Amino acid sequence: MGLQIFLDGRLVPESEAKISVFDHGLLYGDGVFEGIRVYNGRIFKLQEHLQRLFRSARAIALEIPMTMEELVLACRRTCAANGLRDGYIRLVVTRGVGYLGLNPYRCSRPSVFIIAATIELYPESVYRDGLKLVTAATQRINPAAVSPAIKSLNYLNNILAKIEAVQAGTVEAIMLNSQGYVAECTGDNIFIVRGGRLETPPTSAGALDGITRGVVMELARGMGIPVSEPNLTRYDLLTADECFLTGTAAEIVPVAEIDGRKIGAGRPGPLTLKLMEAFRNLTRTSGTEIGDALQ
Ligand code: PXG
Repeated sequence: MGLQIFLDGRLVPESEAKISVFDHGLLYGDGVFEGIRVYNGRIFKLQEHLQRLFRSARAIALEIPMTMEELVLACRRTCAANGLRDGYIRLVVTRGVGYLGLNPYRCSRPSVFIIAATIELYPESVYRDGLKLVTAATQRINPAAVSPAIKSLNYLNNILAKIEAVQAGTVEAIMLNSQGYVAECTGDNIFIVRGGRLETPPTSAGALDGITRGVVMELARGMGIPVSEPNLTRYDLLTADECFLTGTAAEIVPVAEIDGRKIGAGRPGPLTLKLMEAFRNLTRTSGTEIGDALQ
């Protein structure tokens, strides 16, 4: 039996959940999305994800044809219809059906769809031993071209760097911006620990304003750990005491090596482990209840 998919206001079987070949989301990558986690029957940081979705949409002049409240209910309904208590929600808004030619103003109505499914995780060994990263030759897209703050359907910049990671025998790559500063990874934000302080690149360097990034910064501050957002170079990463990545799919992933060189002791550091535990506790106990969800 397939999944129940929310598509333009109603739940339909997966086999009927179809998007037109004239949808500009497909033709031009014109649209926005969110990836959201479900833990223990609760949707984690749903409000924050929806706020970012609306900001991304605003930035590309896309009017989402649903309110925030309607989207909350639609996410809950889709999880409930699929009996999902732990997994992953993919919420997508496309520009909608139009004509050949870029003009978004000729598209009739944006499409909204929600998939509630399971998620493919990094292997458990990565959380125990740490991940090996490489630095991609592909630069993070210049904010003057397309702001990396927009979580759009156009992920080719990240995919090109991901290809480099896979070719190098790993799964994630560090992306630098056009000035040579560290921006983020292909689908994760990056942090370092040095001298007991936590540092992560600013969004102005090309980092997505990651929801997990925000949660980790808040957890660290709550532990009395100083947190800052300076521009970071590759030197800063290579000489750090600890390094880890954050993302909705990845959660918190320790980094053991960058470009074949050990970071710190070459295994998950003490502050990383402490934050991983605090994060796990938070995900178990907070979030928007799916509830019976009013089918
Ligand atoms: N940077 C980029 C470029 C991302 O795409 C993050 C950082 C981390 O942000 P969050 O808000 O997740 O902490 C992302 C997130 C997917 C998928 O299905 C992608 C992301 C998250 C979840 C699923 O490819 N990217």
